Amino acid sequence: MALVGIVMGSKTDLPVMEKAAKQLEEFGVPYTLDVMSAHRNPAKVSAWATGAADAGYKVLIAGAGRAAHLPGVVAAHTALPVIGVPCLSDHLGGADALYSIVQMPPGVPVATVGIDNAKNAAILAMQILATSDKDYAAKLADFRAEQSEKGMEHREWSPGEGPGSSFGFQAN
Ligand code: RP5
Repeated sequence: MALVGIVMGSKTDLPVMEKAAKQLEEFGVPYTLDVMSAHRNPAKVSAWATGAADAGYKVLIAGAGRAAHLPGVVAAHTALPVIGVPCLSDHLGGADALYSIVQMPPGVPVATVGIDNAKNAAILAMQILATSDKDYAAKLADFRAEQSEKGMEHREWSPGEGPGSSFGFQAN
């Protein structure tokens, strides 16, 4: 049974939203991926979001661009946590989608990640799942440990030199 439901407003959002799918696959989290638009298929969005909890989903991820009302409309139909991904369009540098998603009026929140940052949406979904699942919590801990090692691989300066040294940073 899928635990995370990923939806996007258009097929054109797929290159961004598939990054969430890929990350969930790496975590071994079952998910579904679908296209539904809040303005082109409002009935489909309403039915999907209304039935999401009964369908077994624990977290929903919704990505959209421009006047990106999909995450907010999904959130309006469910008490499940909804993570919004603002997708970059060819206008306004993605600020249109970012503001549309992050500026939900008080009462119906959408947890918002950065523009095109679907990977973070998947990681946040994993963190939510990990609060009640020890296996996912362990996988998340591994992921964090790996990430921390990767960060240190980029270090090519000596202790006391390089980025941050003037602020007292000491590389180990
Ligand atoms: C939004 O409008 C979609 O999420 C997409 O980001 C944007 C453009 O959609 P298309 O015209 O490319 O289908 O609804």
